[in-house]
Amino acid sequence: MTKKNLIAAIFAAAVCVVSGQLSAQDVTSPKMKAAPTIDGKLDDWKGVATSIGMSDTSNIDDLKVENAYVTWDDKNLYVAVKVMDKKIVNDQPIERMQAADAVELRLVTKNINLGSFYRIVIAPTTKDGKPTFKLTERDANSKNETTVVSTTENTDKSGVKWALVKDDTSWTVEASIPLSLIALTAPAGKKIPFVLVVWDRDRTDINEWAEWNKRTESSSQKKKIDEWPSLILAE
Ligand SMILES: [Ca+2]
Ligand SMILES: [Ca+2]
Repeated sequence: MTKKNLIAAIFAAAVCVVSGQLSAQDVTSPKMKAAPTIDGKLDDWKGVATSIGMSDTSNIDDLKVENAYVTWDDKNLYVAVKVMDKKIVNDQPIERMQAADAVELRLVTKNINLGSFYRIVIAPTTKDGKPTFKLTERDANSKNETTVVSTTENTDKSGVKWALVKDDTSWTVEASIPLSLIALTAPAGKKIPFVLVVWDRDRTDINEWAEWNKRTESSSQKKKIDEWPSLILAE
């Protein structure tokens, strides 16, 4: 390598390091001082959590994410999302409930080289006609998925608590997930690659899903998991 090329390589590496540290889509999530009340009302989040930016929905009639939060304390991870959506469509069985109106959060809490992530899906309804919470661990390569929790009850023996509130123009989810269920020990300072997606399937008379599905996401869920931005759990 010539001296000129060497200098260029060192400069490029330095730029990579800086851009890695300052990635625009990373979200810093301060620790919650008081645990939110899991009731589907998000007044206890305003001003204490950073809202996650979602992709533009201005070309979609009735889908907009008003608030999206993921935060933590020493016991739990907390998730809250308010979706403006006038028409709720989800007649999928629980195994496929993410293929219609639902909120989906993917989190890489184990060593990224293991290639697995946790997937939390909360839907305002499913084929059973009830709001449903599901937590799975998925292998990114084989796509094999192991169910950790799947419930239509608002509290579960696993320690999960969640709530879903609907009205004519919106639906809101709020959930508390014990850190031990998602292999998240010693959370302070951790950087967790993540993607938040809100799915919106507004038609069942045609197979809208096969070719196009309306959604908004915090970053591209189609990217490889080592390219996802991180949630930084700050003290
Ligand atoms: Ca609340
Ligand atoms: Ca919808």
